[in-house]
Amino acid sequence: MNVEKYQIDEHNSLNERQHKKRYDFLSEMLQQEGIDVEAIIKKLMDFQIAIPSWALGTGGTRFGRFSGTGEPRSLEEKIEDIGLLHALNRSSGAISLHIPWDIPENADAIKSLAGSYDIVFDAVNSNTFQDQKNQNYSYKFGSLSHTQKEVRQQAIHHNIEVIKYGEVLGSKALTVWLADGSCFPAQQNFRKALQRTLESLQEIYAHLPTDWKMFIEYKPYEPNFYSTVIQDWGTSFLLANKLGSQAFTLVDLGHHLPNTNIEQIVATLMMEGKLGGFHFNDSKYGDDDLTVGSIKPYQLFLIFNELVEGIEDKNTKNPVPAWMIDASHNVKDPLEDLLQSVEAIKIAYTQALIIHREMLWEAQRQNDVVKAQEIVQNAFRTDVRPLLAEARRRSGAAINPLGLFRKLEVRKKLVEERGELAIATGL
Ligand SMILES: [Mn+2]
Repeated sequence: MNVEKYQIDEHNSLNERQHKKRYDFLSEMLQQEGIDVEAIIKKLMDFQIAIPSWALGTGGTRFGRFSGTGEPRSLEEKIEDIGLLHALNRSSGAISLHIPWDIPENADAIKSLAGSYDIVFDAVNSNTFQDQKNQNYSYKFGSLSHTQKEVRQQAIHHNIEVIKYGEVLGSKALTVWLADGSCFPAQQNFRKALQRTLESLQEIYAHLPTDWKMFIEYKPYEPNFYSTVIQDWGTSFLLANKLGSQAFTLVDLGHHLPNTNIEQIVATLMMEGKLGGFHFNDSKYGDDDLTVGSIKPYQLFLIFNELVEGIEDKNTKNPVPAWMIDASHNVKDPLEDLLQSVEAIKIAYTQALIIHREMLWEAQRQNDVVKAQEIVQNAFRTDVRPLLAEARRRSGAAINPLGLFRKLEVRKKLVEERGELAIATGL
């Protein structure tokens, strides 16, 4: 199904009066504080967050998976689902493909289907953390770091193939996340494993088109529980530096030990121009992959404070990072969940944008700790949602995307089209 323009117009005209009251109140207040509201609306209209192809179906845990209904059964239907999201919020205009879960069999047809929904292809993701049917060698004991050359070559070749799929679709980046590591002390020679990983990445990097980036994603533990070869931002940064100017670190919010100061990591990487991409999700304990902003919205805001600080500073050489959601869980309708996640990201972004930078820098220069806290918390405690709604209204999206999704009974219609038992391909 599609969300039609007239349905959005109808919804917006029903909600317009109340929206206008809220928006006028907020924008007047912000303008009095010297905030350029129009510039923020423009930034929000331009802000696009890539949706991963694996987030359109219900996720699972190692204990099981409770499938939803009317899930997308093919890559085409996944693109259709992202088309629905993008029609509702005009902020989800990109898809991140996972190979081999979502191999584009007919690339031209897939590209033109995505184009019809105004969707582009973001980073492509390789997968050497599980074995595929008919694969010659197993990744049980690693892929790019494996002790056996044949296994490493197979994993390198897979990554090069993923680049080729991405090139046809117009992607401009490859994301590499490795599960490689060890479960028990002495199982692996740390130094040699990292050296082999570097050499494997160098081979992949040599096949990277000149206008592409390589993102190296780190993670402290899971599925390996004693050590992971690329365990933290420092290891990823080291590899990215050795590889060259097209390689960057990718920060996944769930890939840190508890209480890690992620916002400081972001700032450090941006100082070096090496923050390439971002995977948004939220967590209470580990890599929980929950809805963005559902557990720690203040942390998300503090991270965006550093991101905005880095992006807006013309002296930093960091490119604008690639934004992507990487979440997956059992209990929500995946499309409703993604609408919530996109909203949470944009709220944190907007709250960071309304921080009065010069005032904050001055408070920091003066070591006025109280004032600095007042400035950032004032922004965090401002309900910026009317600005998001206004940006959507001007982009032709819904003032209230989740409300319209429910009112149109989108999931019910998808079930009618696809069936109760339609289960998403991939995960
Ligand atoms: Mn990730």
